[in-house]
Amino acid sequence: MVSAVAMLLGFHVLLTYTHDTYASTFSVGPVFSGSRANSGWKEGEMMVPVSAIPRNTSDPNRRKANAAFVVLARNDDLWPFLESMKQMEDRFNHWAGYDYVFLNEEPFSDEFKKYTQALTNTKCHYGLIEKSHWYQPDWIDEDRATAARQDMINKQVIYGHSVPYRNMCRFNSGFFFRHPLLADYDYYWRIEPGVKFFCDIAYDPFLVMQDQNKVYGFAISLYEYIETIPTLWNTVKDFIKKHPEYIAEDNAMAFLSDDGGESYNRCHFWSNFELGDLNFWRSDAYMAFFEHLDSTGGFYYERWGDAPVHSIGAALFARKDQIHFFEDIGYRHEPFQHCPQGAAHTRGKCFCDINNNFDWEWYSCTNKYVDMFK
Ligand SMILES: Nc1nc2c(ncn2[C@@H]2O[C@H](COP(=O)(O)OP(=O)(O)OP(=O)(O)O)[C@@H](O)[C@H]2O)c(=O)[nH]1
Ligand SMILES: [Mg+2]
Repeated sequence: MVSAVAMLLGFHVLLTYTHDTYASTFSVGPVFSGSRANSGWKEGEMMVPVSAIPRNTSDPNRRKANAAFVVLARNDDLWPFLESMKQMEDRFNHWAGYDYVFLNEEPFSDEFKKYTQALTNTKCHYGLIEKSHWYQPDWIDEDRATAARQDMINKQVIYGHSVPYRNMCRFNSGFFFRHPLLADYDYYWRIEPGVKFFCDIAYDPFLVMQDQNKVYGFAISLYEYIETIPTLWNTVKDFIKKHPEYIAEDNAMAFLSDDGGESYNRCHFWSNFELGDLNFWRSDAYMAFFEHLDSTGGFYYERWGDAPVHSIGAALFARKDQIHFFEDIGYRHEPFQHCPQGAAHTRGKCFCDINNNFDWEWYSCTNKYVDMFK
């Protein structure tokens, strides 16, 4: 392993001095071939496999992953979404050239299609969500669901009143990756309206996922409101008992639980930013997990979010080193931001306030993630 890293570094130095294009496009920081798990943790040092760094970003035959951006949106989300999309294009996709897949439970308007497609040279696909994948199922006891929503309104839980929000969380948890428009893709990057991407991205994060066998990538992590998930962990524990064969060795349980799985510490990756392996969500393990959760009605009797559901799935069914912290991707979704630190900030030409970084705030869980690799 050590000699492989040394060889790659040597190769890089050689290329930097002998190959103009390589030197000018290589600006992403240290190059490693191993996983973070083997290498400890150093803030500001990215783990970018050399294979994810293009020699020439304008080469049409540049190696790409089989991937797309995924955007769940309403027609009303158009203008705030264009802010996100424009930044993604400017920072990354103008050279990377990945397609977009837009999903909605209602048909997208001509206006939505016109202004989104106009922002990119790549192809935008617009899909309708099947009713059974979106709306509250008939078997949900509506009296019980109404009472649960009222209880959350009384407790002032954010989106506690909302059925559409619950539909959205359930769809993102268990259905988006089954949409026919995503069937031929392997990886996705989720983008929401009104987010910010602060820094230039000089390598291909999809290739990091693919080449390093990652299944999940995040930028921000934090604690979930317990009022939204009172019975989620017991439901997860039932699943683990029923299907111990699905639990990965060397998993990330330590991110989720401070007592070996007895209780949930409420840590989750903030899923408004996520890169993921679609085939991981489509696996027997995750599909069985989602069916198990869904059958309890918890998406409607409580307000289970796709963020804890995805995070628990990734943490239990993958190895911990298959979860990747995209530390050099500056990102904001109100009210929190991840701002790359140290040399990564200047290297990425980031515009975020370097002192405004959520990573090590008391409400962040990123310390629990990095502690797993110490
Ligand atoms: N088609 C559709 N998309 C939705 C609906 N509700 C939310 N979305 C999308 O689902 C994603 C998550 O919704 P948000 O409202 O951003 O949820 P959130 O991030 O928890 O809350 P905010 O802090 O308000 O951003 C976004 O991409 C929304 O555009 C809906 O009813 N229909
Ligand atoms: Mg949002």
